[in-house]
Amino acid sequence: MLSKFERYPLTFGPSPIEPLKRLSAHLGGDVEIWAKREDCNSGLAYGGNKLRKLEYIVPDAINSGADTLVSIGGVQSNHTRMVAAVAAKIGMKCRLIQEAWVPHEDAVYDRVGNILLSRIMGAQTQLVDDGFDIGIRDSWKRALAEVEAEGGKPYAIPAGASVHKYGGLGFVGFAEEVRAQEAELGLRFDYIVVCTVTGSTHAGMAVGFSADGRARNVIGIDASCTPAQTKAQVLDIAQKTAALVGAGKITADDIVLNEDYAYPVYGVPSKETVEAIRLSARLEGMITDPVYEGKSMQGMVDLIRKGFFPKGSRVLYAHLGGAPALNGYSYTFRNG
Ligand code: 5PA
Repeated sequence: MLSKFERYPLTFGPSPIEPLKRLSAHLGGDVEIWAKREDCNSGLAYGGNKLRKLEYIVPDAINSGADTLVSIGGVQSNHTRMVAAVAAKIGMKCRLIQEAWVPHEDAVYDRVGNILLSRIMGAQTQLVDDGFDIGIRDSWKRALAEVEAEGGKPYAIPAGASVHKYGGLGFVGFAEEVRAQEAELGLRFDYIVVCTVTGSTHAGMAVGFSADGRARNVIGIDASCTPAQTKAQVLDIAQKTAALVGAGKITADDIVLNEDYAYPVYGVPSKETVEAIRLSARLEGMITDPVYEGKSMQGMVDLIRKGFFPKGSRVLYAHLGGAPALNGYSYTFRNG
């Protein structure tokens, strides 16, 4: 579906798929859990899901003649860290708006983890006191105008690279990659669990897996805590991406978004999220974060315990990255 689109490689190649045997056994053994490790997909600043999206966006940025990538996220955004890494790699400048998306008070929250890495990679980071919203933001538009006013040529990458015209392509590729890996492994995954916030990861997967009838087997676990807006954005991106790649139509029923695990609010882990982070760390040595993957891990574990997946199902947990943000939550884990 993607051969007509230009791709700038930023990842090592197909990300590994591995069985999570101890976690599966711990949860009763009726469901086989596997993980696709997008969290170790690249040598660029610890990798993660944004690189797959950016692989299809970078050619457009380069062709536009831009000299500065401009993007936006929360203070501990993984996405902005990835944009900083990509800017360094392709020799562009980088300006990042870091909004106050998370009501989390930690003495070093704006000094460690993702924002620290972005600064080391030479990005200009600007802290802005606006709250969480996955939509288009004035602060980001102002940053684009400022780059222009200073004589630069900005290239606009929206939050999570999601509402960009090519934002959904990367995860169409994820589905194609999974199909090839399934053929090699001689098995098929019945469900794919994914954390959903700005939407293009889930949207790309829905389009990619619609090719073999599995769009509705992509189980999005909302971590935005604004699920209506997130679901509408996933559907919109999926429909536009489907049209772009020439896939069949995507309808609202094709987008499955579970709203039960995003509480209490975006970026703040519940007690159950923290337990899920400890569980996968202690059984598998697999690190998830309090903002995204810990919530999708919590959702998957709880759905397995509730019998949501039929006995004998194979579930693929898409591990999308995000561990650097843990540094901003060290107090939560001060006793392990
Ligand atoms: C993010 C997003 P989508 O935004 O494509 O729905 O992906 C959700 C997601 N897991 C899942 C991890 C580790 C993520 O970083 N992160 C955002 C960021 O600014 O980092 C876009 C919100």
